[in-house]
Amino acid sequence: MPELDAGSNLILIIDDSVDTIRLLSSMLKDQGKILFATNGETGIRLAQMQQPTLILLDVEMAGMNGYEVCAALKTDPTTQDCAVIIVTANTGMEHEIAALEAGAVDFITKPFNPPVVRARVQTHLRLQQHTAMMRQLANRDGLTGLYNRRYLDEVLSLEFERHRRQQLPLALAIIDVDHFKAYNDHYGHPQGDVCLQSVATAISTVARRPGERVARYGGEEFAVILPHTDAAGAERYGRWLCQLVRDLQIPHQSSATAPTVTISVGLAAVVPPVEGSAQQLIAAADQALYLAKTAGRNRAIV
Ligand code: GH3
Ligand code: MG
Ligand code: MG
Ligand code: MG
Ligand code: MG
Repeated sequence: MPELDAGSNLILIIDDSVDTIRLLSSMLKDQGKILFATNGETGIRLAQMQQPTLILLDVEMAGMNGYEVCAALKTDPTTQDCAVIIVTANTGMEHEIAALEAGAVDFITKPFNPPVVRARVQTHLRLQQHTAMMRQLANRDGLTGLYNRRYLDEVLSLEFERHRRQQLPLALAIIDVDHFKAYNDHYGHPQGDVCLQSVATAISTVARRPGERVARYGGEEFAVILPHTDAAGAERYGRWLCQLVRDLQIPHQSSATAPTVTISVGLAAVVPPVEGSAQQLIAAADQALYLAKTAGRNRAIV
């Protein structure tokens, strides 16, 4: 395991007592960067924007109380991975149970014992870093560093639901390297890996819009989720990707299509009224990819 790094930790303290914030900050300042908020509503907004590693959360506050804040953080996909420790003057089993039921990982009572607080925070920061590392391993493809198929399928289902709720267009691109078996046969498998890495880098450097996600979908296949994109936008994107890969000018002497590496792209878009399912979107993009292949490769079809 790589050395854990306090520099990347972000600790958010939500407490209506400025004295408590000051005290906790001075105790924890060498364990990460400290942010604070003096009420729950501001704390939630800050958590959504900054995605802290750990949140120390007071219970008794004006407006939302700590249990309500915790429950809200745990149901929001942008904040649900932040670990929450409830810090409260309320002692007693029923409070501890309420905290755990709201999704907190730990419960610390005031007045606090500084070494105990520091030790517990340290434990949860370590757990958070290990979880982040596991998530990285579970969601990424080893060769290219792109997301893997499992992750893409998961995100696509969520994005499909979100776009259906909001009635916004959503597109998917499936990309397949042309004559890649011949590439391997000619240049060797290790060089084939290098080629896939180059194509992966090219695709991911242009995926810059919020929510656009690129995955390695299979051996020499990639997929890109294109939020808020209709069929015309998808077609432009597909043509652009084909050009981008041609511009890499990776020699491919045994290709029947061109002397350099090319891709075929199949795209599908759902537009309002958004209906069907993520699986149907994948099937439609796959079908378009098949058409791009049979129409001569090195092209994008919606
Ligand atoms: P088409 O234009 O119809 O897509 O033809 P193709 O040769 O690209 O398609 P085919 O499915 O016949 O071959 C895909 C090849 O991709 C075969 C497989 O060995 C290769 N491949 C899959 N994964 C990897 C990988 O990780 N590294 C390398 N070097 N090759 C891979
Ligand atoms: Mg309070
Ligand atoms: Mg293929
Ligand atoms: Mg194939
Ligand atoms: Mg291929």
